[in-house]
Amino acid sequence: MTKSVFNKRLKELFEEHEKLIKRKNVRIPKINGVFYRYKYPILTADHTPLFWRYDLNYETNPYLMERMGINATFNAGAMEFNGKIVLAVRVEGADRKSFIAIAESPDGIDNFKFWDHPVKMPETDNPDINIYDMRLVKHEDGWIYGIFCTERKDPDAPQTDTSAAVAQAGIARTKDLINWERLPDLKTKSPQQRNVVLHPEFVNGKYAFYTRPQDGFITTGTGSGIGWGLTDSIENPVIEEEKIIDERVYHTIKEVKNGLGPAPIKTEKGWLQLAHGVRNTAAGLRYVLYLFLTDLKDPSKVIACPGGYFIAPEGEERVGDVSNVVFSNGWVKKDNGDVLIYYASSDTRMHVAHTTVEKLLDYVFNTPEDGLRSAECVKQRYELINKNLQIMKKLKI
Ligand code: M1P
Repeated sequence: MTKSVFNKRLKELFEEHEKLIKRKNVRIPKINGVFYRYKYPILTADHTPLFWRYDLNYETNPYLMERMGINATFNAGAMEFNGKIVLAVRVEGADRKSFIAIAESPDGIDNFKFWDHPVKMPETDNPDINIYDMRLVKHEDGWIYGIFCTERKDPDAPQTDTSAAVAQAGIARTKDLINWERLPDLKTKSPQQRNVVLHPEFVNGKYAFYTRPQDGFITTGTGSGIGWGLTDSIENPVIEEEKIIDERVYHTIKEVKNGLGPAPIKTEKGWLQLAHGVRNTAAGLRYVLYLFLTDLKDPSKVIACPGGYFIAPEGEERVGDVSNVVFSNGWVKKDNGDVLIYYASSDTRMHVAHTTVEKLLDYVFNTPEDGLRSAECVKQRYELINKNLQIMKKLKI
């Protein structure tokens, strides 16, 4: 490639990239009454800055090769920060290593742009091999916490096993999302922890965590759901007693496993909780999102749990590196009651859905609980049908 062709192509690359980032998102008019989806993913691997991927110097990259590819942008924590919506995105390089990078948008719907540099997360004495799925939590102690999964090779695995891993909860705090102070990993009695979330307020004067104890890296074993535990100190975070507050249940959307998503949203009626549930199918695991509500004074007490899923993968969302997955670890409640839900599809890209606190509360209180048996579910359906038939008669529909 001559230098002038190189420069022309470079200009085109930057123009295409700018166009992608500035693309207006479009609300999909299909109404289920609970939330709206948007037409375009808000972040894809192509949204990452070109200068993270290409060597822009003609002398060292005369073919304008993408030297360090990005594979995916997904599972992002979210918060409002300096009047913008910021996401702490899991960015996965072509080398399969994930890191966290901040992207911001003026309205949280489109125009998401990555900050120039990814987060330089300090390590502990036991270096992380992979870090991902950060939950951003504005805690009442004044810090912004990033709780994320830190994954390391299982030291007890036989030499020949090069995939056995141990997942634990990494904790770091910041005031500016640039400079992070790494704290010790959370200690619990479980051999594996993922999807750990810090509750935004003190509970009985202690830091409170939602956990997800597991026996294996992938398999739950005796770990039976979303857990809860308290610790006196965040600088030495130890949970002595962990109780399960939302169990996985046979023949439901959370039969195989579940895990909390973002930190809960505080409402007048309780803490709104968003989680993912996993079931098995002949085509592999299927991840969907569900909601429940916990008590304002005791956030570990479930007070409403609608049956079934709230968001399931649809259309292109069903396809990606790990297909048939929706996963969320970030949402933002705005002052006007709007809620922006950030969810990833198939471990590949990020999307946004729009709803309100009012709608979510209506949904959690008025959606019947899982009947757990076909006969019971048919009974629930009959109640709805019979009420509706009367209305339709009156309205002459
Ligand atoms: O591949 C789907 C998700 O799998 C894991 O979630 P869980 O621990 O609940 O199985 C996580 O690794 C997550 O990052 C991933 O999106």
